[in-house]
Amino acid sequence: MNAFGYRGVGISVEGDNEISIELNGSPIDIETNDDQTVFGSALTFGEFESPESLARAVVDTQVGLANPMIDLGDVSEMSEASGLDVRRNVAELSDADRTKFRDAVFLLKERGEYDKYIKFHGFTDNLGHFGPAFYPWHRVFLRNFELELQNLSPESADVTLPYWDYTSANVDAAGGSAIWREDFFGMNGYVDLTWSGEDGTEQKWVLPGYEGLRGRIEQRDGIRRNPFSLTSRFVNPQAFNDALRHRDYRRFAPAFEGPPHGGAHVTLGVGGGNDQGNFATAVNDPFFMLLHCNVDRMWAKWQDLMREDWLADNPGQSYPATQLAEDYHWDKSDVAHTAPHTVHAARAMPDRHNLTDVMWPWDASKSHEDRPDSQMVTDADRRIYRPIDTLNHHDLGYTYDNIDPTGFVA
Ligand SMILES: [Cu+2]
Repeated sequence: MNAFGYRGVGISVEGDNEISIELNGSPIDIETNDDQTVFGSALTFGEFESPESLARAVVDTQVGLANPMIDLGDVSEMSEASGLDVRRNVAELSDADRTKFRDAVFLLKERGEYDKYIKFHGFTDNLGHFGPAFYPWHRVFLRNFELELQNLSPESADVTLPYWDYTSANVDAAGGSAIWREDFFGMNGYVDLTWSGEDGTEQKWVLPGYEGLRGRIEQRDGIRRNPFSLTSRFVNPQAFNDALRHRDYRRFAPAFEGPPHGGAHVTLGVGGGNDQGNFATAVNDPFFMLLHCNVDRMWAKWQDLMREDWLADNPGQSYPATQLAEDYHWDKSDVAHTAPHTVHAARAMPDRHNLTDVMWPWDASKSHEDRPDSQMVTDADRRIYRPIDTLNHHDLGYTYDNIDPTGFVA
């Protein structure tokens, strides 16, 4: 048997026949003979190729319990050893790491490279929303952004995209906000961001004017958010858990794209001309990236909850291969990310949403209807992405410090 452990205590394998698991803070010792009974479920421990496979064995015993919660500890040490970039909770970043990420985003903005992400999200519109490619499209989008940040400068080489867990109040030790800060990307309402540029001149955050898919976007200064409490959570964890319980992607995908994801957008800034109210301006707020990083984490968590090996045997459930059994039915006003609901009707898969469709704009410059010919791709080796290329985020070179595959959101 392999021996491995988790930093931070969670699951550790101490020898050939002892595994200790900490469950809700209390250690449990399990003999690794053949069949074991833990909490009323049969548990067979064999050889474990990786901590993940051990975790899955534990999941097997825990799924179905009323409140499965196992602390897997911090897996980042292991992940770093594997060469994957580790994405962390923005509320838990050190001051230095938070500032480093901010400075990388500012540098990207200053060099004129941030704005393409605003436009590509705007032009993508229904090619990356309102259908199952929602998760794959945003996964590649975020990874492109993260890699571009890393390639900007020697200082930013180890920057990773933090996630914003909006089911948490994200309060710092002093009781203030750990994330809505003057020294990060600002607070609520109208945010005027300025910083000192590479040549020492004052730089300013500006939304670029451009001719969007649904009309002209006028140039303006700063970031516009709703007024909201700086220390309240945006989305009830129950909404996450309700979505995570769906075993079929066709149900999970719209359920999570709705209130758990859309609710954060809406509270942050839908309505009144605020950035998040429109596909064409949503990415002007850099918190878009952090919000969607959490969405991506929840997709990864769902995949882990449903177990990749199970999904591999049931591809129709990991990603709908031909048709949606459940349709998306949105209020298709120009409001981005409002809640969809499902209706029970089959229909053809939307264009660019099939498992092996090439997603725009990672399509080697093939244009699509009114979209500009474009390549926003910064990964020179691989310019084409299909949903099937995105199903395992490790293949894209990153992981999360906490997916917690055994538990629902606390
Ligand atoms: Cu989007």
